Amino acid sequence: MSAQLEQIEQTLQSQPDQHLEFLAKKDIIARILELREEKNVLILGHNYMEPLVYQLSGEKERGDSLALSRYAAQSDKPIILFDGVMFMAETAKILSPDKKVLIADATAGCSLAEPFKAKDVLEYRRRFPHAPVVTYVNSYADIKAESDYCCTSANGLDVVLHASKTFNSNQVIFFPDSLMGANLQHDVEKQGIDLIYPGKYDENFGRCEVHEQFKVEHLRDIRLQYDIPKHSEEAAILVHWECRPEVIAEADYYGSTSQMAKYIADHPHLKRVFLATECEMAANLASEYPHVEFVRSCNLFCQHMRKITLEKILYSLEHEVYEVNVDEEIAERARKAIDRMLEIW
Ligand code: CIZ
Ligand code: SF4
Repeated sequence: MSAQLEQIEQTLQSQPDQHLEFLAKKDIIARILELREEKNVLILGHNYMEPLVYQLSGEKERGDSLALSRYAAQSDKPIILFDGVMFMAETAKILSPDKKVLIADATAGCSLAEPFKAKDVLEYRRRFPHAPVVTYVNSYADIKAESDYCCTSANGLDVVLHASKTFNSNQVIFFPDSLMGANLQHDVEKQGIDLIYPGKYDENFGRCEVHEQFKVEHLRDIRLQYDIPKHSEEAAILVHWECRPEVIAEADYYGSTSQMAKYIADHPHLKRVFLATECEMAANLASEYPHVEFVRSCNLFCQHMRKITLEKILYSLEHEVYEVNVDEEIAERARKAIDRMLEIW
């Protein structure tokens, strides 16, 4: 058994269900790791991947979309296999145009990225001509190409504040997540910023189909059922930016996936945690923090993320499909928006 295969088994041993699955899929994991060495491939894994897929990536190869794009750009490996959804793989390709970027299922989309087109951004620009455009990373390259800045859930607040200051504008356009837009608006109100996001002045809504399902009653039930009082040192509810404003208000902390993971690392007294985000995130953190009980009263999975399976990864590596390509002119303009984000954060 290779050293990494052993390491994966060891990591998953604290989670009996994950360990059993490992035993059932050991051969396929071993073959993927062999191909990775033979072809010199960087395998990147998003926090929302199922545990066995997530474990294919080492410590500096997994995380949120921002970290993964950085790892992609820094790597000298000629091939990148991106275990995540299409907009993430596209961002990695934009930052690493000379590398071959593969995704195991090219139909892995996102309910936030899908409905919006570049013409929608242009329409907002026409209506609010002095406002800079900040576009959430959950969007395709043509939308990023029409934007001044890209942002992720880890840095959205900083980027909006920076854009307002740099453009000397109290109006900032934020695309395409209307719930995250409302949450950011709440946080930037004190600075007198009017954040313009889909749904605020029109009927055009963009929402994450997973995060919008968390309801405040659900969180209150979890608090009672699992003994997670507010302001406790030992237990906490952590919520993602893409959730509804009333869900954010009920949380002990809200942030991106990387910020939630950091919160747990920074609070060693925590014994019980509920994460209001895609459920695989808790499954992945559970093997990293075996002393923490992750409340698994959660069955909200992202149907797009779930398309990335071990079997499809093996096929993709064997045949070097499916390659992610971005039109060069669009990529160049989208890169400017991403670079502006990377410069300030
Ligand atoms: O930026 C990402 O990776 C996404 C989509 C979510 C998060 O909070 O990490
Ligand atoms: Fe998109 Fe939501 Fe799935 Fe993330 S979890 S890829 S935002 S649909």
